[in-house]
Amino acid sequence: MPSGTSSSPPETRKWSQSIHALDRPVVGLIGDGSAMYTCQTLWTAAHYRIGAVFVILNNKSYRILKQRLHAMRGHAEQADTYVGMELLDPPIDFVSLSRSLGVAAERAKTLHETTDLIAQGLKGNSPMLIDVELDRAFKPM
Ligand SMILES: Cc1ncc(C[n+]2csc(CCOP(=O)(O)OP(=O)(O)O)c2C)c(N)n1
Ligand SMILES: [Mg+2]
Repeated sequence: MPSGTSSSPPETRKWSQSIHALDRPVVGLIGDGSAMYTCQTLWTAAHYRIGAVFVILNNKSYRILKQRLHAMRGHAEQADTYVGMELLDPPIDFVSLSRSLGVAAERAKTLHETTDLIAQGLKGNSPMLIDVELDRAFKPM
C-alpha cells in the first residue's frame, strides 16, 4: 500500500477491490483532516462489503499545516494561534461517523489497542474503521 495521500479511503477501497481476488489484507492509513475530504467512501465500502481496514491517525488538527506555518516564524508562532488548523470545536466523532455510513468502528488509545483492532478487522469480510488518538504536539523538540 502506498503511503501519504495515496492511501486515502478511496484508494484503500480501490486497492481492496482490485486485489480482492488475491485475498490479501488491505489497511489504509490517513490523517483526520484528510479523512474528512473523502469519508463518503466508507459508505461504498459498506455497500460492496469490502473488507478493508481504515485507520484514522487522529491528532484533531491539520498538523502538517501548523508545522509549516510555525516554521515561518511569524505571527502564528508568536501568538501560538493556528487559525483554521484545529479540528477540536466541535470534535469529530469518527466512530459515530463511520457507523452512520454502515462501517463498524472502534476507538484506540494505545499502540496495542490499535494493532489488536487491526488484527480483528482483518479477520472479517466487512470493512472496519479504527480511530486512533494521537498526541497533538507538533512543535520541534
Ligand atoms: C482536497 C484537498 N484539500 C487540501 C489539501 C491540502 N492538504 C494537504 S495535507 C492537509 C492537512 C492534512 O491533515 P491531516 O490529514 O489531519 O494530517 P496531519 O498533518 O494532521 O497528520 C491539507 C489541508 C489536499 N491535499 N487535498
Ligand atoms: Mg490531523
